[in-house]
This record gives sequence, C-alpha cells and structure tokens, in this order.
Amino acid sequence: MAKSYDPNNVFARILRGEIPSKKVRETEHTLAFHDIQPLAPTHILVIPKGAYVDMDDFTANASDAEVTDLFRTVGSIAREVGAAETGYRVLSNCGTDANQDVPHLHIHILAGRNLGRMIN
Ligand code: IU
Repeated sequence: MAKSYDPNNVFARILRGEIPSKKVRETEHTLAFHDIQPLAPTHILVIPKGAYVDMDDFTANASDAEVTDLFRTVGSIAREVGAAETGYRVLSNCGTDANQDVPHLHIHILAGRNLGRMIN
C-alpha cells in the first residue's frame, strides 16, 4: 500500500516557497538546496518536486523523467562543486529503520572532507 504523503512536511513547504532555502539548483522536476545543519563542508539536499515520501515511493511511482532528472542533477551538482574530483557520498534515508526525519524523498550529497567509512 502506498505511504500517505504529508503535504505540510518541511520540504513541501520549501517547494511552495513558504519557507526559505539556500537554493543550489532548480530543474523541471528537481530542487537542490543546502542542508541547514551541514555534516560536511558541502552538504546539499536534492529532492523531487513531486510528492514522494521516500526512495521506495519514488522508485515505484515516479516517471522515468523524474527519476532521470533527480539522479542527473545529483551528479551534475557533485561535478559543479568539485566533489567529483575529491570524492563524495550520496545517501538517502528511507523509512523507520534508517531514521528518516523529513517525509519527502531527499538525497544527501556530502563532500569536502574525508567522510570515513560508512556511518552506523
Ligand atoms: P533525514 O535523512 O530525513 O534524517 O535528513 C533530514 C535532513 O534535513 C537533515 O540533514 C536536516 O538537517 C535537514 N533539514 C533541512 O535542511 N531543513 C529543515 O528545515 C529541516 C531539516 I526540519
């Protein structure tokens, strides 16, 4: 069964312009902005404009155009900020066991320092 989407989650409000964000990139289907509590010198969140709760919802229900746009935007931003040369981490917390906080799919791009091994 599809997870229900909360239209008042903070990223939905950012998409509607009700809350400001430090925008990095906007495309037809995707928005990217700086995380408010960065865990690395570069910490950018990339989100679909569509109402998708998490990676599971997105990969099951989004169009090919939305999926392509999101992932191409992640790679493009990583190159633009220089992270493609030094390395970076991409992650998305999906659901309860991953401790996802905001129930709108977001992909973290972390870069600018050695990120160590995968976090626990
Ligand atoms: P998580 O994967 O759902 O745990 O990550 C949520 C992220 O959203 C986390 O890194 C927060 O710092 C970030 N964030 C934000 O950038 N702006 C906000 O208004 C809120 C959370 I609330």
